Amino acid sequence: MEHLQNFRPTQALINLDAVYANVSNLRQHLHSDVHIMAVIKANAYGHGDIQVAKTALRAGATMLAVATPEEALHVRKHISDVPILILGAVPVSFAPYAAKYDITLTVFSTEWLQRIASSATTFEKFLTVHLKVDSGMGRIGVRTISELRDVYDTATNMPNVVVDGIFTHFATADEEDPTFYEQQLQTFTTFVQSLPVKPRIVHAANTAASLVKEHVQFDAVRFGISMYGLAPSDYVAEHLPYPLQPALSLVTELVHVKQLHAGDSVGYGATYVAKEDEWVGTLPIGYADGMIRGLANQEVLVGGERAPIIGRICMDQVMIKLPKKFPIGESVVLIGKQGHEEIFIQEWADRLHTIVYEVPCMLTERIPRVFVTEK
Ligand code: PMH
Repeated sequence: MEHLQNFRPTQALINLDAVYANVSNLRQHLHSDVHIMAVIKANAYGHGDIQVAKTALRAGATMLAVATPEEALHVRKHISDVPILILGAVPVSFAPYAAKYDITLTVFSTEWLQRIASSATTFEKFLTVHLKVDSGMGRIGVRTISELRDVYDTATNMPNVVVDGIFTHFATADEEDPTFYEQQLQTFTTFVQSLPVKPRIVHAANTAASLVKEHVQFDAVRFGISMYGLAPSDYVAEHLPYPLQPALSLVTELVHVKQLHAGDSVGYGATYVAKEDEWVGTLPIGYADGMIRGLANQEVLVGGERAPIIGRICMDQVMIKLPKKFPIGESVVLIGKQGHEEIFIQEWADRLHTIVYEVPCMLTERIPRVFVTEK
């Protein structure tokens, strides 16, 4: 069948120039010999992994990080010759493919290494690994120096395995109180110093640490949320070394406009009842797109003004109260700018009592990502 797509006007516009600016500003901010690892897991936090990765690489990133084998293979299909690190634990069955496709794995268990030992002798290429230290996040990683030495010695004694890096992850780098962060940094530094040879790439910083902490850059930083123009926390937002440019907008169009009279109701449960004559529009987006029902009471932009959602959000549609009559096809912005008004992802996150990370990840595959760039 011919390529027929995007009839529905609901789209996530991804401004790749914003991604470029966010990464190249970080490039200026960091010491020149520090690598930028662009974190593009979960389809680049819902923004589109391949396009974001290519843009980040043009802007100065030299490495990519994902969460799963599937994500790594997808990226490798489109991008060769750039290191890709899988940040999560992977099953031993993936190890031969990691070697074959030049994908770097996170390793933190001697047992895991022993389980790949027999197949490692048949790997077509070296398997590159980064060792993971759990310095306080409590997620994955070795927790003692003797565990680290065990994993390190086992890996370095395996013929086809190369220990290329070591890293940790901060739990509180985006908070004002530095106590726990400093403890983690101290622990990690001690662990790294315990190794007989420093691996080539030592890395610890996420966005928050990259932007607001000094002396934590090591050999690379892992840059996620602010590549997309979002601050990891209010504290970081207030201490940014350069302004961030949000990359994602969510847009649609009015597909139906009608006048209600006093007493007419809207939506499942007939929860909204018009008090007077009012104009109501229908938008082709709903909870199956990730616009979940917790966003009732959120506003959208139409004609450069805010208009509230009314009634319950349906699976594929949602109704809004219009300030006046608008034609069908009038453009509506759910996230982003229209005229002098702007709705930030933070506003959705606040409404949902969550963090900005969750919002773009929540937008389902039914919403096409449309890439915009002037460069
Ligand atoms: N490194 C690791 C190991 C991560 O898990 C993440 C984000 C990053 C770097 C990038 O962090 P940033 O986006 O704050 O820059 N991981 C997650 C997570 O697991 N849940 O929320 C963010």
